[in-house]
Amino acid sequence: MKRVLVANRGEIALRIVRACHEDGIEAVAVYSDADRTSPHVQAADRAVHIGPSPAAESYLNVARLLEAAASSGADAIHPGYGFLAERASFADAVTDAGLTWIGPPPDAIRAMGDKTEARRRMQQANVPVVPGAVTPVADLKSARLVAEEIGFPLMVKASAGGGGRGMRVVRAPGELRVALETAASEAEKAFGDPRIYLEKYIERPRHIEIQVLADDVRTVHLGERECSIQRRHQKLVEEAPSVAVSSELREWMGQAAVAAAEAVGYRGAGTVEFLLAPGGSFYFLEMNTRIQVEHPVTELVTGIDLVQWQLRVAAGERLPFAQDAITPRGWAIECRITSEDPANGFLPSTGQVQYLHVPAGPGVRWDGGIETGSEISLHYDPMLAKLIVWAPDRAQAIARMHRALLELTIEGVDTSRDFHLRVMEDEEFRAGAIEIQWLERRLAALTAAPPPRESVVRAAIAAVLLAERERNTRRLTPRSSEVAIAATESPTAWLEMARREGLR
Ligand code: MV4
Repeated sequence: MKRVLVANRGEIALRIVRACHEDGIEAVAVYSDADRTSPHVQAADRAVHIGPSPAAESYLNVARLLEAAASSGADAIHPGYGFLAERASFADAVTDAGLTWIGPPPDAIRAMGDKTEARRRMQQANVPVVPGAVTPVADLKSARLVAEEIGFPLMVKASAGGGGRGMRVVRAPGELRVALETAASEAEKAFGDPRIYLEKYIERPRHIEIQVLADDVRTVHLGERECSIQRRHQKLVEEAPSVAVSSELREWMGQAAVAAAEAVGYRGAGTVEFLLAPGGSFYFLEMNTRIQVEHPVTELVTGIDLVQWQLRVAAGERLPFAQDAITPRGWAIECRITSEDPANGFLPSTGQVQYLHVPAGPGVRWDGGIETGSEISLHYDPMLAKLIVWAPDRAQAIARMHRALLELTIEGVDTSRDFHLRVMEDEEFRAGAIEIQWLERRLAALTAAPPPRESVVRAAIAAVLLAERERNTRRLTPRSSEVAIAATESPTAWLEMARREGLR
């Protein structure tokens, strides 16, 4: 493998280009009209234009991507996440073109893509699945019988589903018919497949996922990630390890994840998702057959570079570490920095990044895809970057993330930065008392106007921003706000300046 085409954009494309370079591999970037000058294009050894800004005409255009690989002399394709990463037909097309596919075998993607098929294979492999059916609903009458057997509440899910679409909770027999109808029509619209099945509804679970890595002969797991902090199936904060997972439970879940991967002949990096019930029972949900957004927290606690091993396994190398050599150490947290306004229902924000100051220091990692001058449009996902920290324990990791978020300055678009500060300050988060509904429940408190004292500090920061604007040496630090407070006489002047800065 000498030259890898990176069929993606943004932070993950840049992440993959860097991994290629560290292994002495050339990287070919692809770009749409909107991404001509993006950081991932600048970092690559060559770049190929693949079409207009809409993803359907560029990053999802299989023919153009294969042409780009041929014209640039690439011998392999890395799909990143999203776009074509989990399209088995794309993986087939890549190998049919004589290129190396940096991802799992297409049949493993297919097996995990069909949820009832995956449930059957998991049951056979003794991986705990949520109690319920392993075949789609035939008709209303048989659905009623299955429902009585499972009991209520239960869930109606799309066989072709994933990511939360085509799902309904059913709390009583009388709700079953309508739930089946609406879920089936939603599944037909979303996946072109109306098949649905029933399983028991697990109340107030955590979302815990296990990272696996497999070569041609063995599969290992790299421990868990806690992914419960999400809104509408978009994760916002992830951490590794989880406060809810003891070393004993990690071993059980890890073995289940390895069994899940082996049951479908997995190779490369993958993630097995579980629901962890309050009582400690865990259930297989689905497997993500790609590198995930939140992979860095696992890298920071294990010291294993997942993208590097994706490349090496695809090139035929064997993993040099056995299961007993992998021990998570310390604590890592990731905040997804998005161009959205959390105080306004996470409304996407567009515009040009006028100023960017990236945090640094020990244990701080920035996986970004933007720079000063980047245009943020509505063509792609609103995630601009990921801020990831490592520290010896959870309390120190939270303190470090809070410090790093204070250092982060992005001007020109609204971002989730302030929201993440409020999460790091939140008592329930700090106690680790989170589950999949936590964020939705806590949203009002997390996005409320900050208390008056903080308004004053923010106003002082605004004063510093104004004073330093000409010199363009702005730093959002507590120290500079103190200086500003001391230097400013009238609180009303601070508030006026804060108003002008658009701060509360
Ligand atoms: C569930 C569940 C509770 N009980 N299944 C959501 C996406 C898809 N991967 C499966 N999902 C769920 N399945 C049973 N039997 C709750 C969810 C769920 C969820 C799971 C993981 C992360 C966030 C979630 C948010 C809402 C619902």
